[in-house]
Amino acid sequence: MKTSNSKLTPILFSASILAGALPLTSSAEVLYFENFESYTPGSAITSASPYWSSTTNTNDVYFEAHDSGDYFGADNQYGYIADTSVTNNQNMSDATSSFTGTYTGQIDLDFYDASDDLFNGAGFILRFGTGDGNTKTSFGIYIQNGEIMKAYGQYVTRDPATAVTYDMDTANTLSIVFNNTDESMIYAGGSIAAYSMDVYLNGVQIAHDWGTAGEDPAGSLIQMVNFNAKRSANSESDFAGTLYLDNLKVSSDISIPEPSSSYMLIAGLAGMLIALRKRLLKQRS
Ligand SMILES: [Ca+2]
Ligand SMILES: [Ca+2]
Repeated sequence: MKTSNSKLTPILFSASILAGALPLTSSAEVLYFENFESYTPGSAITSASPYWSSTTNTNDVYFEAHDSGDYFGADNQYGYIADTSVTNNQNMSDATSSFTGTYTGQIDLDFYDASDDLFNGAGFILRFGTGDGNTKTSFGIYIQNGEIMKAYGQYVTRDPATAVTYDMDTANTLSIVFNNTDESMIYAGGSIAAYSMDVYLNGVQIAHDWGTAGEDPAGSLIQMVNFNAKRSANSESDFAGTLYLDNLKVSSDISIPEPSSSYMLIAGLAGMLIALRKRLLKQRS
């Protein structure tokens, strides 16, 4: 009897895709996935959750699962993370559970920032590294009030010169491709220098080769993502803000599909310069 493999291949292929989409799977592709659907609506998210190793729910700081507002579509529960006081001087530490470490990969996150929520201070800091706290952080990004910024240095300080704006009052997707090795890395969207990251907003590249922040030695495994903010006893700089989160995913594979428009522009300009140089050299000879 004649057999054909052609019918088997698509079935195996779709099975591997399904396996990769499950939360906390052992698949090599997805190391961590939190869609906030497993909680009682309105409840505080605590470290009893298998998805979080520490959270803060005290003194006007909240980390809760909400299902009102339809910020990410109807009947879609999401994470509510907020500090609603400029006088509480309260630390915030919402850290994922530890996942299988990787030196290279991609972090994706849907977020919604409402313009009518109180905002003060320096913004939320999305940190990632071997663990929670600046001593275990390799990279950091600030997200708040319509701007994304690079973090730098021992104290994971924001760099306003790097600010890129995003639209408030709408759902955005942030994608971070990171390379915490000592060699540059090539992926479908471009290339990244050693110990650097590229950042995409809604599929468009907004940052290239942003460097490390925190005290974790460059080259450490990335195995935790956490949210933090800068508190202060001074009400002029004490953090206050609210962010709605969904679909936090960490993958060891990079799924940025193809060169973004900005990368294509840079590649196109580089090509034009090379062509111009060749013409000039030809004219001189
Ligand atoms: Ca959800
Ligand atoms: Ca505060």
